[in-house]
Amino acid sequence: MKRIATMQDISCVGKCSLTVALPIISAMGIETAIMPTAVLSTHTMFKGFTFLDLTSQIEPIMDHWEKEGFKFDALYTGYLGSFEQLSLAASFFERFGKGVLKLVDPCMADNGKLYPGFTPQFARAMRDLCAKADVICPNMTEASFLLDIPYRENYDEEYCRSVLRQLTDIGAKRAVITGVSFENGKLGAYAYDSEKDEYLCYFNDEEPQHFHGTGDIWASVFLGASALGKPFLEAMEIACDFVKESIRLTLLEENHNEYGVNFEQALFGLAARLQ
Ligand code: PXL
Repeated sequence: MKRIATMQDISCVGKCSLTVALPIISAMGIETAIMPTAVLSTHTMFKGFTFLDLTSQIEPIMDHWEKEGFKFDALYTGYLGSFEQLSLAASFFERFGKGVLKLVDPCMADNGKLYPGFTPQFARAMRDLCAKADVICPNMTEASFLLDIPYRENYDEEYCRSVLRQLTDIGAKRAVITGVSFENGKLGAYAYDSEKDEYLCYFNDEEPQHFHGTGDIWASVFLGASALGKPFLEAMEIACDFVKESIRLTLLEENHNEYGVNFEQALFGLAARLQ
């Protein structure tokens, strides 16, 4: 059985970070080891969330894992809340990442803006972590902050390719920009593999509403599929289709959550697709 270790927070309600990564990767038939960085009552887009920092636990957990000789097929970092956690994530890669697929999802921004609590200096430090990854999967806002370039609402394929090349210049071999759209009604992911000098993209018909947490879902499915040996483009397709299906199922429900998507009931289809 494959085994993935993921470092990110637990937002108890909100359907993001570990509350999506753990069920999704497990449902893909992969053992999921978790390194929780903090416990929040909800993610930070809710008002009044509680926050318990678990930074002090990260090093002791890594020490114990190393002593036990645990090995992983892939490592995955998501939302990280401080400079110290970024440097611990780098140490996580050094200690457990030799010859192992390493994904950094630089969760810190969307819709042209950094999430609450983040600064451009943090984005620069996230860039250093991205340099140590094999694959990074920012959205266009995160890509802009990583590269310290202005965020553009409208862009064309050439611009997207240039951003992707700049992203791989940071050091990661492959970069995927999620949530890319060149024409109304189409949404997908655009990627660059710097080793093969190859661009890959996949688009679906866009669902009529956007939801929080879909980037975390995309990254979890993409990494799970990659760890199972799916080629880069197929892993992107599986992830894009899964996010689209989760949104479709959400919108079927009259009183659906506004804060997250119905990925739970999309998991049956994902498991069937992987069999
Ligand atoms: O990646 C989304 C996410 C994860 N964790 C926390 C967040 C967010 C987005 O706002 O606040 C705590």
